[in-house]
Amino acid sequence: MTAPDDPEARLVPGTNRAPAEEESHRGAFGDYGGTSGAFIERTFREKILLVGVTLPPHLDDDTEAGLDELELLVDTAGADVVGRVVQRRSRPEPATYIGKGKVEELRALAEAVDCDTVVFDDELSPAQQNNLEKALGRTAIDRTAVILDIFAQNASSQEGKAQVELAMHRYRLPRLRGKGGYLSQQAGGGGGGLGARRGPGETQLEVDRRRVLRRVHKLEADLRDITQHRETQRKARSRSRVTHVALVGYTNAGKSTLLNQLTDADVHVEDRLFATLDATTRRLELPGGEGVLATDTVGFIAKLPHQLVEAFRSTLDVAAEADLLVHVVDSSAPDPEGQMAAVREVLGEIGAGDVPELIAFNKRDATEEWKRLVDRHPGSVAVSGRTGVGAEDLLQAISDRLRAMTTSVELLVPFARGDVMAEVHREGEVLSEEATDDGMLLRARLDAAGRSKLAEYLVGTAEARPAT
Ligand SMILES: Nc1nc2c(ncn2[C@@H]2O[C@H](COP(=O)(O)OP(=O)(O)OP(=O)(O)O)[C@@H](O)[C@H]2O)c(=O)[nH]1
Ligand SMILES: [Mg+2]
Repeated sequence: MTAPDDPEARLVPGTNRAPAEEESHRGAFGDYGGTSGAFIERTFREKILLVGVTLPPHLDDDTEAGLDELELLVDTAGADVVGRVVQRRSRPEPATYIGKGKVEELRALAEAVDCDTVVFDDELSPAQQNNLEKALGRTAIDRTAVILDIFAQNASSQEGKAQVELAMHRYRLPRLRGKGGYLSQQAGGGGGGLGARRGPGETQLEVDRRRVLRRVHKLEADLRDITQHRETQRKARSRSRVTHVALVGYTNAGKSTLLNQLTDADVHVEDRLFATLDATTRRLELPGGEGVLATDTVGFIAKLPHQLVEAFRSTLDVAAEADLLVHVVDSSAPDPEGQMAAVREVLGEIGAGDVPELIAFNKRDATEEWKRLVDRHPGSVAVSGRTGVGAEDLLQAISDRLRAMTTSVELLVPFARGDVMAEVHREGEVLSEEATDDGMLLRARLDAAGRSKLAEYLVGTAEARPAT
């Protein structure tokens, strides 16, 4: 790759792709194409060096584990890792993230192995990134960029593509660098018709920024339309009070495999990070015949870029609005509990921290580790999405958990109040109705929200009587 001082080399960071190829590549974005070049080249396999820094309170092992995962991410993005550099620091160096001597060592290694790009495991500030590229003479990107790249490759629905492109622009905006920078040459390329002609006294950087901002606003408007449609569907669903279960978990944990196993959903499964970006919902039959809706969702990862969380908010709402989360954990992963913690962090960020959670340790066919995990996590179940072992237990556990969230109650509703009667039917499951002298006596299963809404008609609970 040419030195970054050469403006030709800076058209698309991390690539030496000619603009024409770049456009055809970006064609993958369909209507949303034009301005979202990839961070890692895909027409050949780039050689990549990884950099990890151990900051307190972390240990060197954490850094290595982070780099193992980053290597998987880089591989998924379509490039080869040719080496690693690690450093222990009390805090990042403001200008270059790693220390001056380390930058020098990294530059020498990069030259020796002839790598195309250097990837840092932590988020680099735009200034750090710029300084590093100057010092190293090659593209420097961070973990966020690699994850954005993979999302871009995997997006297939119109909504998914728009969300990814939005996240990429939000990532790039503060990194625009004027002439020779990220977007000065390519932004207009495929997008076309954005009317970003340079006005009097306007620098190229300002033109670029205006162009990207315009695109961001367009994407935000498009996504609002799509979200509105989803909102309508969601309201219809919530009116019908169908119970909703969301499968959440770390990427590659086996969420899609499990949904397929439980429902014949036919969702795409791949040994690849972020195989699923779009939510798929299927009807799930519970023991006893009750039907619920189950949704497979996008996977999470440690240090999930906040731009993606923001952009995927409407997709992620599925989890926040579910009645129950089935947290799928890969029990054969190097650190299943670390992954669980990362998932819970994202769940908190998207407002799903309070939704009841049932833990399913998946891939029980692959190791014996699940036994220890199930012991340590009361109420959890072990399952294999691949072989189906434990699927019955999981369904039973889902059914039990949902049932435990509702209580069987008695309500006395005046005959004249047909509206209240209808509301009871909407809010819960009516078990029996009986006309009495004082009005209609209903026995029903209601969740906490339903009970509080209908509080004035409650005459008692009927827990002793098993629901049928
Ligand atoms: N051995 C074993 N492998 C499994 C099991 N479940 C899933 N896998 C494998 O794990 C990989 C990931 O499975 P997916 O179902 O795509 O995982 P996911 O959680 O949907 O992943 P993303 O959509 O990428 O977040 C695939 O190679 C599956 O075949 C299991 O129970 N046992
Ligand atoms: Mg999946």
